[in-house]
Amino acid sequence: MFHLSSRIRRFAATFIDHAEVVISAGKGGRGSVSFARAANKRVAPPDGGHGGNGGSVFIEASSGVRSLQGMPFMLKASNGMPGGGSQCNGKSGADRIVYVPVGTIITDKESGAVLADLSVHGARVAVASGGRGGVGNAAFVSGSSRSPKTSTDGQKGDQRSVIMDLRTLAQVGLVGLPNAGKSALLGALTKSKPKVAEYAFTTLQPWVGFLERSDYLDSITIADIPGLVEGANENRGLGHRFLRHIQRTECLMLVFDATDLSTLSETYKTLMKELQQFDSTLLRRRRILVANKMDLMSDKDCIKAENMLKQMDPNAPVQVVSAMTGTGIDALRINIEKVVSAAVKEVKIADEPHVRTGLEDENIS
Ligand SMILES: Nc1nc2c(ncn2[C@@H]2O[C@H](COP(=O)(O)OP(=O)(O)OP(=O)(O)O)[C@@H](O)[C@H]2O)c(=O)[nH]1
Ligand SMILES: [Mg+2]
Repeated sequence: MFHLSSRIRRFAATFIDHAEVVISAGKGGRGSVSFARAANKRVAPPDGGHGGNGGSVFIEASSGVRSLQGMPFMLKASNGMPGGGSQCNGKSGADRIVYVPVGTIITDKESGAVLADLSVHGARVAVASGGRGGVGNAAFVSGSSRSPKTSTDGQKGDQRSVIMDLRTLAQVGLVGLPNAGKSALLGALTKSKPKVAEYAFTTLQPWVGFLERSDYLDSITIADIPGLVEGANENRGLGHRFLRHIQRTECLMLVFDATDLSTLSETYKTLMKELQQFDSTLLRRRRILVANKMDLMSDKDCIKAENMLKQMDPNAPVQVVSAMTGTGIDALRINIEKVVSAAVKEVKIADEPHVRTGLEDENIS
């Protein structure tokens, strides 16, 4: 049984992937009522300028941001300045841009509508637009009113509450019991250097590495998450909470510590059960099974492990590797490329939920 101290739980809880924020755009500035001082004219001509527009609030995805930690409870853009005499228009309020990790989904709290899925670096959504500035009295001059004393106030800016939910974007998700060697495997496949140690729950926050494709045209993203344990749905271990970070993957890589063959079948059942309890659609995801730590096993046991895993999951490629020595890693890389390419071909654009990149869907001018 894996022991989990409250200190570890507390640390894992510092990874913030959910935030609720009240957003207020700036109010428009008031239009001015002003008259030009003109000694040679009987009626002073009105010269009140317009108020400035209020600032808008934008949310933008940045690959430099890892979590939603530090997200303020309230985000406000500046108000527009009032207009002045001599037809001076007020200054517009500054926009407010807040940066979130790539993979953050923005939902309107009241309606539940998804406003944006910020899935690429630089994708931006306007969540509240600033109020228009008021009209100064110079604009109210007409044949019947040569000296209007009228101006209008600026409009209020939009106000709404939004929910920000981070769902890490990666093509492959590593799933396994604590200590199976998931992080060591990520380190062997990519240039990433996740923490690897002999105690359970070394990984306490999601971590993404980039596997270079053999054609060097692109890379495949692989997400490492904290280990799963039996009963995670009852909040054992770190619970199910990190499984949301493999929900958007195309393929799951199930990693086994294969040094004890007698546990393989039980481990497979546990992993599948926990995945199913969290989100049954995860079971339909393509899978690769990896028997790790072959450097500690005899050749005979390596073959046995491979055959056992093949029997358990006949449709999934099985690879025996050593993340420590690198044996089998090249073959695994080829398998990952094949499975990811096949999965990508299957995805129809229409199936992609809520993929938006910016302002195009917003009715904000
Ligand atoms: N001999 C050997 N040891 C390995 C291999 N892969 C990982 N290990 C060791 O197994 C232990 C656990 O490795 P991690 O990569 O931290 O395991 P993990 O699955 O990420 O564990 P959690 O983050 O706790 O879920 C470490 O002591 C590693 O050095 C391997 O191929 N061979
Ligand atoms: Mg780890």
